[in-house]
Formats: sequence, C-alpha cells, structure tokens
Amino acid sequence: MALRLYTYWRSSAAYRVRIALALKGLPYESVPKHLLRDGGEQKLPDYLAVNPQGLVPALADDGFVVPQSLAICEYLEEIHPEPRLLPGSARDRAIVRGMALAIACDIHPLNNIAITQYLRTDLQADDAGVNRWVAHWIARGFVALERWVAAVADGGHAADQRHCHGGRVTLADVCLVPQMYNARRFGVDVSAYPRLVAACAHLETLPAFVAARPENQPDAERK
Ligand SMILES: N[C@@H](CCC(=O)N[C@@H](CS)C(=O)NCC(=O)O)C(=O)O
Repeated sequence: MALRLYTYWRSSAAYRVRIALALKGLPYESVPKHLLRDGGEQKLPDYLAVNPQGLVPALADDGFVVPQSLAICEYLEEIHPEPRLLPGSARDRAIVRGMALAIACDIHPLNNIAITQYLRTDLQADDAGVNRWVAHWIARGFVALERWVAAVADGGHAADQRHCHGGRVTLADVCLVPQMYNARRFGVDVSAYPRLVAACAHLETLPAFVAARPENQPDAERK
C-alpha cells in the first residue's frame, strides 16, 4: 500500500486526513498543492485529472484516488481498522458521524477559499466583512456543536471532557481540531465553547494531532 496525500498545509479538510493517517500509523507521501499561488494549483489540469472537484485533499492508494476528506477517513477505517475512529455500536457511530458531518458539511464549506474569494471579488467584501462572514458561520455551528457535545456527555457517553464523544478519539475529534484551528485563524472568540476548547486542549497534545498540524507540514510557510 503506497499512499499519497494531495494536501495544503492550511487546508482544514486535508488536516483531518493527516490526523487520521497519523492516528492509524500509516506512512504517506505528501504532495502539496498551493491553493493560492498562480490562481491555485488545485485548478490546474494535472490536478483536475486526479480530483475533478479541484479540491484538496485527495488520497491515492496505489493509484486509486479517493477525494473528500470524510470518504478518505472512512476508506482508511475500512482498509486499516485499528485504532478505530468510529465506535462499536450503530447508535454511537451515528452520533459521531453526525458531529463530523456538522463540521464538514455545515460549518467548513462556508469558510472555504472559493467562498471567501467570491465574497471579495464578486461581492466586494473587504477583509473585515469576510472575517465577519467566516466568524458568523463558525459561531453558529459551534453553538450547536457545543450543545450537542454537552447533551451527549450528559447522556453518559463522555465523562472525560477530552473528546466530542466517549472516552477516546473519534472521527468527530478528527474534524473538530482543524475547525478550531480555522476559528482561531479568523479571530473567533472561542471562549464561548468551553467543551470544544477543553477537548481541543487535550487532543492537540496527542502525537498524531501534533504531526498533522499545519505548521508541521513540509509546505508550511513561515513568516
Ligand atoms: N468537502 C471537502 C472540502 C474540501 C475543500 O473545500 N478543500 C479546500 C481546502 S480546505 C480547497 O481545496 N479549496 C480550494 C478551492 O476552493 O479552490 C472535503 O471534506 O474534502
């Protein structure tokens, strides 16, 4: 199994996959695609031939390409089950998938580069306007997720306050940490989400999460 990850250091969707790969101890070749340089390397024909959506991440496994971060995480879960990112029972899996999707489908798309570029170029928003947009949608999503994590904990699924669900890392945590990175990057006041902040404080110390951090990637840009 030769894995190759098309990635960008600041991409929070790619960050999810880097965490999953590191948690499962799977080595891979990192193939950076700069999302801004020359109009975005993800839009060039050579990459569109890999991923017709022109988005990172994409994972190639011996040439078999899987786009979409959650599809990639589930693929990795199937070909390399341990350690598991999804819990043992159907109900627990449904909750974990729901939380992951709340981030990946309902929060993250609204702060993606294509959207913020459209706000800037077509709708003439300035930096303050774009930051307001991003902060608004992250906050709306985090309010709900904070409530959800609390409800799950009160239901007896998580006692340790260090994970979104249960007492070990799941796909929900794999999605939460990169989204928290984005929130901080855009200046969101995250103190309003104490459970999410507490979980991240723990998760961000785990070696797999450290290895996956944007600043630890080969293509990270240092200022
Ligand atoms: N739903 C996709 C989202 C992928 C995505 O939006 N990737 C962003 C970076 S985080 C991207 O490639 N943006 C480039 C663009 O919008 O042109 C996933 O989970 O993989």
